[in-house]
Amino acid sequence: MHDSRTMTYSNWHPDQGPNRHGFFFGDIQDCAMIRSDDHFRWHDGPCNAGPAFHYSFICQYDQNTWEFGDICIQVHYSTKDWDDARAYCRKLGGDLLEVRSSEMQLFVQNHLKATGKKPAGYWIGATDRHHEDRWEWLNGDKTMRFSNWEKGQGPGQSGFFFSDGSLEDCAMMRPDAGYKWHDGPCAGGFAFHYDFLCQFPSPATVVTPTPTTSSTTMPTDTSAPTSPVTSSVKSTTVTSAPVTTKASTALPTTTSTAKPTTTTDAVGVIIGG
Ligand SMILES: [Ca+2]
Repeated sequence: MHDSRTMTYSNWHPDQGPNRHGFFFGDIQDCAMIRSDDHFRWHDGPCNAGPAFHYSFICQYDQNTWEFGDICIQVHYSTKDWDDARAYCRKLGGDLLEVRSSEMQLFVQNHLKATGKKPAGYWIGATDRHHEDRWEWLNGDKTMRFSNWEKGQGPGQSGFFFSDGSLEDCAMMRPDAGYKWHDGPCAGGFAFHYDFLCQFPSPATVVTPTPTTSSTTMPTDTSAPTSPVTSSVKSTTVTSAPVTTKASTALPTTTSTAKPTTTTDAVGVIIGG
């Protein structure tokens, strides 16, 4: 479809983008983001340089990524053990998927069905590793209020092969079980490598540390209206009455009101590049 990668439209901040170097970074600012605190102009930033630059991103609507409420869900067809799968999601700025409601469960399983693939399992972000038989999510309120265990799986159960449920501390969704959940060993060899589901916060919910750039250019936009106003008022009082009414009514509306209100939520949004 898209043969050309040439950028025919751009909205770079004057100090950003092509031929510019960041304050801290020279050649490693290779990804573009939309900055809501700068009139949605584009800035460049490092693609992957630690928490300070984990900007939120817009869900890419490929067949493996779906937006559900305020999160993006992404399936990864690359079998790993639970620990490595989680590490992978976190490296991308998210975590393993926490299936918090029946609506989300249905949403995810419908999308997984639609891929036409039916692997053995998909790791999700639930574990009872820290307290046997107390299953919990990984982030925020960890309490598991919704669950979708298959019979004989999860809390209060022992696995078929393992007499001790303490060996099965990580949860997966199983296509062969109607996408119900099984517990399995978090690590321990290739037998327990599965595909996995990551989740990422959507732009609206991410609070990112604000880099100490920009905002210095803002005042230049607002300087124009004030000075011409005084001169025109002077001239109108000298000449004729009809002009004064025109001028006086028009003046207040042109003042720049709430231009530089910076949003505190998502500062940057990674865009495809
Ligand atoms: Ca367990």
